[in-house]
Amino acid sequence: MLRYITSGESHGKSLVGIIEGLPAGLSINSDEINHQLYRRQQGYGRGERMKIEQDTAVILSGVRFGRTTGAPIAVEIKNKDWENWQKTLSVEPLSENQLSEEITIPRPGHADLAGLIKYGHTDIRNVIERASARETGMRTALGAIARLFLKEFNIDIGSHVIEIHTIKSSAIFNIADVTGESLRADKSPVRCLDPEAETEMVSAIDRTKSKGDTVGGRIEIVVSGLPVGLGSYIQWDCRLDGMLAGTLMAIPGIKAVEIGLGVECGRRFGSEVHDEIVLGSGNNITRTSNNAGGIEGGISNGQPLMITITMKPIATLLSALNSVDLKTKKAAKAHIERSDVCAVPAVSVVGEAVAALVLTQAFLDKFSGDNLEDIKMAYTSRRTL
Ligand code: EPS
Repeated sequence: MLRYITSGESHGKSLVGIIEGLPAGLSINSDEINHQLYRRQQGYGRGERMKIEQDTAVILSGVRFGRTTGAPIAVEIKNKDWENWQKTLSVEPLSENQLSEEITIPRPGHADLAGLIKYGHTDIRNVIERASARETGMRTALGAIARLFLKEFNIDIGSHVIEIHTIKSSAIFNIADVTGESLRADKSPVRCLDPEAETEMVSAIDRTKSKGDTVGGRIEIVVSGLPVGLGSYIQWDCRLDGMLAGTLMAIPGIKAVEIGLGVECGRRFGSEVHDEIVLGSGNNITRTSNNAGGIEGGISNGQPLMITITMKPIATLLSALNSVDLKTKKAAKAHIERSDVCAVPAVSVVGEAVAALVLTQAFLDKFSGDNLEDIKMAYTSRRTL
């Protein structure tokens, strides 16, 4: 069973993660992990923090001479900014006069208010630090390891931004060239494959920034090379679409996950939705469309996986929204914390990473084995039509 856990505060010493259940013998390339971390740090609309950090993964265990041993893999990403926060986030108790002022005005849209009440804190700082999307740095690192596993089976994952605020990309992702398309998206400041929309998105972010506001958007994630049979209909928690939706929705700010046609399904007749099964050249079974987005009955059906995720605007606004000071019980403008104007391009990379983790989990459920060779044998001798 593949499982993983992360720890770490946004401005604490480090982000830490452990992933367990990967087979022995998988080649681990630290440059590839760091490349994914670099991709997550990019994107027009990111805040000042990304100029401070240069996220680098240090593997602490579970890998020897560049290959996994089958033991849990622990990863650390040091926070450079920790230097400036040692007192505010001190692990050891401090005397009264050393304490920083408590944050008592919650930001609408953030975990601040509910988190403060839930954990019984008086200082919102305790909530902000762990609720921060900085944590997705570690999920990206663990996802990068999962991607290395999937690559062994020629499974490729890519993504592009299809909307920022009201601006829509009209580009169609070329599934036959996931790596090429992703490299192209990497070159765009907003990970958009439509140059005209890209220019408009960049100016929309500029206009938003000048107003002290924030914007969200939508991303398409594409996976090619998936075999038939990942996930199952036999039990609710085995369904691949359910696993993907839950995990993608667990990325901070994600408010909707759609597979294939998604919400549009509800507006069409069945005859306009379902992908007809036909005989292709050489009598192979094929489809005329991929509205299902690669999953039917909770199982991957051999078609490319197509997922769309929607991100809400970041909850910290420089033109702060109305709130209440919980200390004085008076109306006040929400707390302002350094943040991003638009993190949609970054979330595009995080989405790829968590999708990789889910798919690795589902892949190992079907083709289980303690070492990569056993899994490759199970994969090669899998049942096809
Ligand atoms: C982030 C680091 C954070 C934020 C952002 C994501 O750094 P800091 O809080 O020091 O500026 O830029 O987090 C949020 C937008 C949020 O709402 O928590 C990162 O590494 O991605």
